Amino acid sequence: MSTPVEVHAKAESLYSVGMTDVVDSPTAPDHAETLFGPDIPQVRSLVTEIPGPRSIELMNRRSGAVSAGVGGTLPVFVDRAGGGVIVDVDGNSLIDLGSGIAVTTIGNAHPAVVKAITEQAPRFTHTCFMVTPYEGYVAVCEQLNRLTPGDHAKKSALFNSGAEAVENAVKIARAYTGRQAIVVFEHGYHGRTNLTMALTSKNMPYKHSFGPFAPEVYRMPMSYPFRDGRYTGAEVATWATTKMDKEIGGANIAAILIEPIQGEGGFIVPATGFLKELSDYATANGIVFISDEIQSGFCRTGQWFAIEFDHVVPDMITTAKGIADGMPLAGVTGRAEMMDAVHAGGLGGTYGGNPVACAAALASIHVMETEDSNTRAQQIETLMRARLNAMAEAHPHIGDIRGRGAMLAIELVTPGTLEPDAEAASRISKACHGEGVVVLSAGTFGNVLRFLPPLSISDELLHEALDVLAANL
Ligand code: PLZ
Repeated sequence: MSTPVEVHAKAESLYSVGMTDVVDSPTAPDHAETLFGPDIPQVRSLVTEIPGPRSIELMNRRSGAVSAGVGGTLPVFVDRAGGGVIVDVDGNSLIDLGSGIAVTTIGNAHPAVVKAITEQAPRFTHTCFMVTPYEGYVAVCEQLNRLTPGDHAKKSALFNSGAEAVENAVKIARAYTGRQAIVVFEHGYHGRTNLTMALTSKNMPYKHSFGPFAPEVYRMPMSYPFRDGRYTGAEVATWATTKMDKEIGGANIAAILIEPIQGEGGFIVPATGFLKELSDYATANGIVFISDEIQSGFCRTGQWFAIEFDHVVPDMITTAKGIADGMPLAGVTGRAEMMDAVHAGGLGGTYGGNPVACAAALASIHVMETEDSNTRAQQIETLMRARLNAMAEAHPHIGDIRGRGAMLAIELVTPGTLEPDAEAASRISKACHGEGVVVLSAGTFGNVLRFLPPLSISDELLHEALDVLAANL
């Protein structure tokens, strides 16, 4: 049995900045050897129809046991996943361009994360940080404070899901400012809980029949260059800030909450100047500017956080998804004086910052730094943009190609118009699924195909997935 001193030394080495014993090699490893799931052949291979017989059987069990309200994109059940593939229970190997909706950024079941989880789980799986705290939680907060933009004093708090992080960011902003109004944007998505449904723009499927929604939420125009290209980012921002002034009053606004690249809304990248002007307005009016980086954060876009492209330092930032390679964990990070404005006991939750999830997050962050995930996301963008540009030349119903890093999308329209073509998006994604490529749709109009490959995918698999896409446009 370990002595307390030994246990402490082990914990210290696991959690201290650098965490050199989480991953065996501290130097950037060769992608081909270390990033791909160790035992999973990195190939697309279909051995049955999609779905296969075992998946159909499980789909039937699912229908009998699981609420019909829980949606589903593909009717295949997973056996294992890693690198750039998902292997289903019938033995089909599918190319993964979804990463479980931007979660498994460093690759599903990354060996360093598996190691961290299996080292933490036998020590303890839960104590509740609010009852008897543990070092992993503090270490994750230290990493968030270090990695998020800005060199001001920061503090963090941990939660279980993106929606919970957004809810808590709003609570903190209200407590700090003593104000109530929250400003959000057209096409924005922030979650499925009652407050975050109010913050979310789209009715179906997120809000329909679930009202009444929380009050004091105001939706402003979003810069959407494909659809409002004749206006600059600053012009759309001025339109939004004028509405805020006239319809709410700057002095009543607690927070401006925005995704720097909208996720569910269809990977809308606002025009240059839009986010900067909103952030300047927030500063001038004592409003907390919150960047929701739940989908765009943690190296997904080729930067740690997408807001960095706009040279904006947010007052608060929400994170989840890519932070812990699939373990449920979310964070709110903000200026220390804001994060400390809440009375003791005002923030928390039984599971927030679960120790196993924290161990996974520390390992994931270490992998992102040592394997230089931002560079890999940039490489993926270069490869994919070249292919998507070529496809757009041959297929005029691709109206727009947008996004950053490994967060790219195409918007499908009636050729030569802005008329959304949701039918094409649905047809193409179904065809890709049938040929073993996992793609996701998005967008207010349902006409966007989004691509979120794990950064551990090989160039060969990416090309093969894009071949399948091109053949089905
Ligand atoms: N904020 C920007 O992208 C989650 C939702 C999928 P949770 N996006 C995927 C679905 O259909 O439910 C998301 C996001 C942004 C908040 C959230 C919410 O994060 O972890 O799903 O609660």
